[in-house]
Amino acid sequence: MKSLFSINKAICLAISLGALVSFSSQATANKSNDDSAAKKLYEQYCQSCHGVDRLGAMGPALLPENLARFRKNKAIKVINKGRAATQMPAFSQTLNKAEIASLVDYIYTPSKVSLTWTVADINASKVQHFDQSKLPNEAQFDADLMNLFIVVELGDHSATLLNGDTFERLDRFKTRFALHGGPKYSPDGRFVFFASRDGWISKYDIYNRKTVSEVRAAINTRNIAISNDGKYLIVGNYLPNNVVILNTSNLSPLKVIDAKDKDGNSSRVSAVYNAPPRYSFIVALKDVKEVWEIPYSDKGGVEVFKGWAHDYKNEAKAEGWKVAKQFPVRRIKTDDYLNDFFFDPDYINLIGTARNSHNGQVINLDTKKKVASIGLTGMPHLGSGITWNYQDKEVFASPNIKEGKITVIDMENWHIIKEIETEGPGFFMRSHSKSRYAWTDVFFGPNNDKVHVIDKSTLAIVKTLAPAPGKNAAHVEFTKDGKYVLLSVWDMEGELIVYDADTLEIVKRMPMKKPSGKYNVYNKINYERGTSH
Ligand code: DHE
Repeated sequence: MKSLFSINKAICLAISLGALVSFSSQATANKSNDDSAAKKLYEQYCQSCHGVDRLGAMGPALLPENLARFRKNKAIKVINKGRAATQMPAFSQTLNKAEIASLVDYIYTPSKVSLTWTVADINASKVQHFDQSKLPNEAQFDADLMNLFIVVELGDHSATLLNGDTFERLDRFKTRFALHGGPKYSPDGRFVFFASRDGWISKYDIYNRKTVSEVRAAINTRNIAISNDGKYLIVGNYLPNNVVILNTSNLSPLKVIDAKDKDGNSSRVSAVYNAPPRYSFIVALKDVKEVWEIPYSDKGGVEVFKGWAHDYKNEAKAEGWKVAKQFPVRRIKTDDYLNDFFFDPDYINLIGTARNSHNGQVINLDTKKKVASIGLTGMPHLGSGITWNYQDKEVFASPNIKEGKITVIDMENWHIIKEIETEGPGFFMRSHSKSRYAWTDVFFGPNNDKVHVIDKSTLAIVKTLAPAPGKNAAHVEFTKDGKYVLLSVWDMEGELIVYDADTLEIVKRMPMKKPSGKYNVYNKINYERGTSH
């Protein structure tokens, strides 16, 4: 079986070419003159994924600023052995000890290029492909606009707009390089916003099948979230360490907030989320023990601020009321670093883990207090988890990117109900409220061509599918009505496979270039429980 990493080495090269093309004039102008042997090694082996000037592309930026919590001996180990649950391959067979040591010294050397990306840079990067006001406000094709899908094809940096009733393509268009995280729809389903790992945000008009505008919000981005009213998009970044809030109508920056804890320690932003009932964004910070809540609406101010208006006022005062009034930061201190999150359906409790911790923490967002610890081993991927009702209880299930298991948790008392053994570590889990099944992949290891179908009422695996033996099968999404399931064969010569969600029979196969995530308009804008938000 072809390893994920060998495929990815080739892809990374393609991505780096993309990063080269798309990289800003500012950084290129400041290009370092350092021609040391280590730099040459970097260019030969690392640059394709970690970017020109170490600024990050498919892989993270490799700069002392971003490696603060990562010791040199750990870096040596990662280069030798690769990194679990990422696309980082092992180099112990390619590079000798001295070469690896010199590379490690190199990545801990301060960069000579400018690492800033200011509001002026963001504004200067804007590309307006079409004048939105001149485009028709009705869809220029015939289809159920709520049952459309966007399918990201990582293989050639494209996306497909798919009719979810006929499973026919309505459009296929170029995206920026190395998209990551879920694209986010406007609440009416007309627009979809994409984020690339190198900071580009693109706005695509589904009705007119056109990318209308783009902006580079940062140098190295994690993901985006959109507000309930669709007015604001928040961008979480590794480089610079900040969040950028954009106006969705023209992608102009409204506010840039440096990610620093109360004492001024800077942090990468792991991810950003929308919390619909709270009218706020939640921000996961990688290097400091804080979680942030950023309200974006007066409505939130009235309803959600009840009970913690005091904090809000203090913070608003400190920042200056006028500026802080829109998007104030509410800090929640945590016992440990937390950077992978899940929320209960009411968005009162946050369940968080950190890459190296063996416990999940449940934090009540209203009281800011930890309410429980969950004994989680391996590396649960909470962000990919889902909830459903099981024996009159609400349960939460999370895949695990280090161990072959699905952990099912009772959301009332936070106890683990069951660990469902799988054929290897998995990345994504999905279901639909109208389906009796939950699907999960085996993303890593020799069985990565398999997908498990779990009966939600018994918590047992009822079927294991291998739709394209030898090729990685991963990530599913349901149609609006929950009757069909779309699955990716995550390969350059890949496919999108449509299954009947009940009989588990294949209904259609469509060739695609390494299809990754797929996103149904209705399920996303209605925050369907079986999918990511
Ligand atoms: Fe992802 C979503 C973090 C590696 C493909 N990934 C997310 C989200 C987070 C996250 C926080 C939720 C964002 C959202 O909904 O907008 N991913 C991480 C990591 O920390 C990790 C392990 C390391 C890294 O390199 O960042 C990681 N992710 C990967 C990959 O290697 C994947 C498989 C291929 C790729 O594109 O890089 C990958 N991640 C995805 C996809 C989603 C995602 C397709 C959206 C899933 C969805 O259904 O919403």
